[in-house]
Amino acid sequence: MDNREIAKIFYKIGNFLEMEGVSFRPQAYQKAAFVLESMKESVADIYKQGGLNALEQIAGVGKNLAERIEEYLKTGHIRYYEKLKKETPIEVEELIAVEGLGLKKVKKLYQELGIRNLSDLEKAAKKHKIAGLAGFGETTEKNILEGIAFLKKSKGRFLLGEIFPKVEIIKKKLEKLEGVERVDVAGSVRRMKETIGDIDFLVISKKPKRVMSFFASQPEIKKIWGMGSTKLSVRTKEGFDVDIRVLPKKNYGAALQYFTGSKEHNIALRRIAIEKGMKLSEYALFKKGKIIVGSSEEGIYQALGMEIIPPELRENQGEVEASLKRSLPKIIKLTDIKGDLHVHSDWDGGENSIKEIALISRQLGYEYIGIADHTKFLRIENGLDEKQLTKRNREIEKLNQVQTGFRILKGAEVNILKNGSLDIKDEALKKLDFVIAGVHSNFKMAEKEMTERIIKAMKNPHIDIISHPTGRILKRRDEYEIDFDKILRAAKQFNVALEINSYPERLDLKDRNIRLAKEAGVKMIINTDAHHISQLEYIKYGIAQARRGWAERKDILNSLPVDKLLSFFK
Ligand code: DGT
Ligand code: CA
Ligand code: CA
Repeated sequence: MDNREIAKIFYKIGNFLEMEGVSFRPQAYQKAAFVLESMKESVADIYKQGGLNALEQIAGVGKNLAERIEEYLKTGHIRYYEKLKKETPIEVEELIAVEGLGLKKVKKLYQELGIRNLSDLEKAAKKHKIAGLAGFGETTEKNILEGIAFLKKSKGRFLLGEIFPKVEIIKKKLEKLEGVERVDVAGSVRRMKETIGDIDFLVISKKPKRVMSFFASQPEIKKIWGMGSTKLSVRTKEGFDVDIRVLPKKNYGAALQYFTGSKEHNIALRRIAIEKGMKLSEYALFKKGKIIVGSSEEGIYQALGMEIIPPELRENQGEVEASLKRSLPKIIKLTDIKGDLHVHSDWDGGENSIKEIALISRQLGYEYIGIADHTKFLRIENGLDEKQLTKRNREIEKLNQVQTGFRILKGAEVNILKNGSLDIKDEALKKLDFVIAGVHSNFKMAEKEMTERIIKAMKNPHIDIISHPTGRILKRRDEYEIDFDKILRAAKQFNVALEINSYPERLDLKDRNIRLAKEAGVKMIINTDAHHISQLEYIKYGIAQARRGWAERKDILNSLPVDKLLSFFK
């Protein structure tokens, strides 16, 4: 827990310093924050074992930052941060969450209009005070209001990628408790929805009071919403809510079914029960007042004449009917994936060398890994030009010579410019094993232009994959306006795969679009877009999204062995 807390403060310090126009130091804080967040060992343990010296051994942490970490571990805060915050009392993170607002603009808004937080910002924009500022204008003001409206829509929901690691920690804690027989997460987390309202746990135990009071007394708990005889609801310090229900074994299957949801799925299921002269509740499936099944979730589906339905499909989108007809899809699994084709290396500003990436990928059980560094246009990410790309290719070829049974593929993620052309020459693309193209600029275009822009890129014979095809950023901005049917038709015609990007903020394609792509016979590929080896684990979120979109192994290109994959790209 400390790692994340310290990382958060370091990011905030980095933001303050960057806003002040300080050079170099903001990056040092951001880099250290990133390392802290992604490492497995806890800094508290490192400090306990080796003191200040050991902290300094952490990548990106020098003497100065080590002392700040020490201060936090000893006192629970960092004075330097408190001082910066006092000097510039702005809710920076809240404000830069608004699409289109960067640190420079936030500073200017504070200096010129005294805007400190989101509510100040909204008021000022509504009174048209912002359009007149130098460097802002009517469009920016309008975009700010749109950005705020979008933020409000997703308020109170968390990204699955934020919540999932915490769920695993809580689950382990509960499992260790005396008298606890079984723990499951239910609700939207079990269905692997891309955003989560609250976390729902179910526990089998004969001692509900003990389980609940143990959990309620954990230091991470900030507030107790309510504690009944079998149910506890809390808010954690990190701001999310957890419901825990403790049940006897005999009702557990029915409860797991009910609390997994979705609500719509449950309603459909209850209707099936009624048609068959039964009654389904969170306690059991009954017939003529007698319990038929209570302890087994699978048993409930079976007694209703159904196959058990994977949680990711339980949204009442046809899965109930398919299950009754025994025609549920055999959806893709993590173990079907043979490689990840969207990984950024240190060549374009990613954190790890190609060698390190390859090593970890082998450990993950992959047969290949695709390095897809950015090209020229993305200067902030150190995009590569033709010459640098050639050099990087040589490094990959050398690495491939010394290993067997594993292949590093030469790729790139090129930019689709405003007019649909690419930011790098075809001759450079010809030398690659695969090419991804993506939109990284000019998001606000009319539907027709945006659709034509992407299709023009698809027509380039070197392009194999379109990355994050609809451009949404969860909790931040909507998809760009595109005619998705047209994109699907073009993908099919030009033999281009659409990416399912596993990054927790993206998950793009989303479930509904995945299903449309599958129905149109368009191939997809599940990639992570990792900029650090720890992010290769994001693949589980992409898989979950693919499963929610009913995708099967045959729909997903990176379930293929390398030779078949490359022949698709040819
Ligand atoms: P969330 O928390 O907003 O991300 O979404 P869920 O699906 O986790 O919803 P939550 O936590 O309110 O409730 C957990 C499950 O309990 C839900 O998926 C289905 C079941 N449930 C809750 N309320 C109702 C209801 O009114 N009717 C039915 N049939 N099921 C319900
Ligand atoms: Ca929930
Ligand atoms: Ca709940």
